[in-house]
Amino acid sequence: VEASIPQPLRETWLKLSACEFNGKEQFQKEVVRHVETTLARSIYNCDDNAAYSGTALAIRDNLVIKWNKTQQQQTLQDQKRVYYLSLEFLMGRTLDNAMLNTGLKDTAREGVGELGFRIEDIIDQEHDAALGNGGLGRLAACFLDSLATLNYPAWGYGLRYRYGIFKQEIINGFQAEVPDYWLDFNPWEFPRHDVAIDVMFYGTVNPGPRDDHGNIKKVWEGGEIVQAIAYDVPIPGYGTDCTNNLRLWSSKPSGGEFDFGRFNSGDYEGSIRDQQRAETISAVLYPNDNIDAGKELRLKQQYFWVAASLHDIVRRFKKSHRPWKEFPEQVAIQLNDTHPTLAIVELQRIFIDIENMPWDEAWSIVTRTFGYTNHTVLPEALEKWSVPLVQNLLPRHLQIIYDINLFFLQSVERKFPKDRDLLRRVSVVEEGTPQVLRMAYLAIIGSHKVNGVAELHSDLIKATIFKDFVDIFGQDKFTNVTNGITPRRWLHQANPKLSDLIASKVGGYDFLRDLTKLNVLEKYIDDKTFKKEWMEIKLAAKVKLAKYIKDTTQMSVNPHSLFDIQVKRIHESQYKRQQMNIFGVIYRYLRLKEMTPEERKKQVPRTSIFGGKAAPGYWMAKTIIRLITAVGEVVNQDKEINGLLKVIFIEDYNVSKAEIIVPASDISEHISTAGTEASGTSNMKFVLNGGLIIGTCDGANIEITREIGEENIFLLGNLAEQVEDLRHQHRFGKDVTMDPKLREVCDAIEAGRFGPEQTYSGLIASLTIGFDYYLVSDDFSSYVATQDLVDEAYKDQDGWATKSITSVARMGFFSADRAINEYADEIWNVEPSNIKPS
Ligand code: GLS
Repeated sequence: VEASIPQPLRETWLKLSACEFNGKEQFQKEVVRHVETTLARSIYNCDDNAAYSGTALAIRDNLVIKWNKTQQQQTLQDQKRVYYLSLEFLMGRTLDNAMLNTGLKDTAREGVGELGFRIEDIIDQEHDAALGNGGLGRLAACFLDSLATLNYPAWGYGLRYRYGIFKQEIINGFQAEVPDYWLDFNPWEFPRHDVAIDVMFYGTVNPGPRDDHGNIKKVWEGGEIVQAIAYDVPIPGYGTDCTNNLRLWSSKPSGGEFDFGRFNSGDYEGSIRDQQRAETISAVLYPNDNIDAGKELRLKQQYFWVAASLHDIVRRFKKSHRPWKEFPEQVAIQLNDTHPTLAIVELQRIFIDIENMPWDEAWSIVTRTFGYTNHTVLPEALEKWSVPLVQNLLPRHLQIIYDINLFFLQSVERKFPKDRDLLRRVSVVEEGTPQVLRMAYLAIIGSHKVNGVAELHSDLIKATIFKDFVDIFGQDKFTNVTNGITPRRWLHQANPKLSDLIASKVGGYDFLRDLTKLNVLEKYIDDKTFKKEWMEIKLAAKVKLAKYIKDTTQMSVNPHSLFDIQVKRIHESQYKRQQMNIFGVIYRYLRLKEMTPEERKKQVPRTSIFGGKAAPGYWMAKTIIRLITAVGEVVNQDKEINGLLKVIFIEDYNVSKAEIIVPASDISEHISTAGTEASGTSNMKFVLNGGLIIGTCDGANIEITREIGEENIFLLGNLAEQVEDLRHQHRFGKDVTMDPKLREVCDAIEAGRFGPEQTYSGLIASLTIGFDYYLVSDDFSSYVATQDLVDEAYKDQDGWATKSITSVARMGFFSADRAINEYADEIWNVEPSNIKPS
């Protein structure tokens, strides 16, 4: 490589190579140096924010040294690498995680303490990196943490959105959206202006010269070119030097930012138009979770990201001078949902159009390279791209998709002769006006493994949306990898006191690398002091959340009340059923109002806490938010209720807020209609922090129940296999009346007790007119009865503590490390590398 230092001079360089700082004093020196030189501030104007910057830059120095070494060693070792392609990486904050993973937090705490700062205040200065919507994006972030911790040579590839998920403000009880500009100061990314890749859109496909086999080549040309610039983010593993790379692409115009011709002729706006057009591609994250928006810009984002990533991956492979057939032995690419499905088509295009490989040889390599993870069965989330749109934007890709589909359908026909309907059902091209491409089908056809994210979900996709493909490809292609969470962030970082207490019992912090070690805790179930400490830590977390609520909403909540928390995205389709929760709250309120003061004294005080964003423009989801805030306005001020019930909506739920909220639950709600939530991952986070859950038999709740025992979870509602029948009854049955308790709630809403009844008419109508698709009415009485069981159980604090500790002891399975090891063994066939300190 020309840019390298020539051999005889390397000795000099190596003597000068940057070293990690060691110990408190060196750390402090680095902080002060960064504040004074990098930031050009001084002892006279170093506020918390400058102290954050200085600390982050100091910690970053050590991280970068590990990162460089890791990258060099991985290059030399030249093992098979994993590439995780995800349009979302919901990273949250980095500093605290980086300090904990590199073992520098105590040094930093003491170090900044002596300089007059509190480490907590410094950590709190950081802006979340919120490049994701919810579970899918956070899963990608947890997986990166595990990949590095387990020493897998792995890269994440994503987009560097200028605006992440919007910030939510609650104004007069309604959601308002504010853009999230997060890049003002981001010390965690490194622009690589030398890694610039041209990506083409539009253009035409023309006949070119003949290839080696005498076939006329297809040449895609004349399109618009946009440049992808790499921004790299170091991802430290916990307790290892392995520091992997997350590469995010940013778009900019190729060939100059500025049109001088236009500028000189006085057309100033026109002179920057191309630049803006190009930069728009990576400008904003689509704020939709679990729904396919189908917009051209989104398709552009997808291709831009996929094309740049594949170019990069192929270039890296080529450096090894291996024959192409070894590609799948060196490269595993995981498709996080169907968003990157075009990668399959792009790799095939690179092979046949650019590398002149015969179709079959290319296709065999392609299909051995990719794995596809499905994250939902919801029909509205399954991506479909209109053929005319793809034809215009990616004409060559459309031809390749047609060929992939043709060869696939021919193979199906050979296997199932005369089944015309099967061919129609499994075709990538769905007939209609316009025709559309079914991306999930393309992802299945182009991958060697397809997995769901929890057992029930993986079974459901095989039995429903992908059933025909199981018949065609066989059972073995379809598998399950139940999701997991990183215990580093979701226990050690979010709940350090609990982590320390656990460590004191299970023999140190090894459990953070092998979460099954938690099971040692079962030995201490009868240890009174331990139990007491456990419950004190839970109370302290509730006090902390209560303080946060007070600081941000001016509302006082009683930390001794039962904290009942539901935090997650709020969907237009309402499948997560926050509406059932708030209806339950209203029902409780109505009961409390009817009680005598004596009866009220026997009630368990409860604080119902909600949080979550609704995509802008989604009216039903926003109505649910309004109902929650409106119920809060009524209930929280009701003197008669006297604090027996409080309803709080936490504004702008995000990863850093989750770190405060998750440790503080007594009970959390995971109450989706059975069969709709693919997995859920916050259920795992709450239980790992000693909170119990109330939930339906859905997603990972089922496996959580299996692991922790039925006596430690509050299950409710109909089962997945009953859902279809119930819906049928709703639609065609004669006398389906609403559950009477729910009727009472609806009456109260319609009587205007929570503000103008018209505000909620759509919400009420979704339960009555037409039919109640998410079966709120069918599950409501079970929900209310189960909440009563929660109250009863909570009265027995000792019994509650037993449940809490036992559950945590049995949560080992839900580590993201376990999930990543399963992917590595069953899908990627990769081995950990061995990264040495120096
Ligand atoms: C999701 C599912 O809805 C969640 O149940 C799941 O836990 C998550 C990660 O697998 O993926 N799918 C999706 O589109 N958004 C999600 O959060």
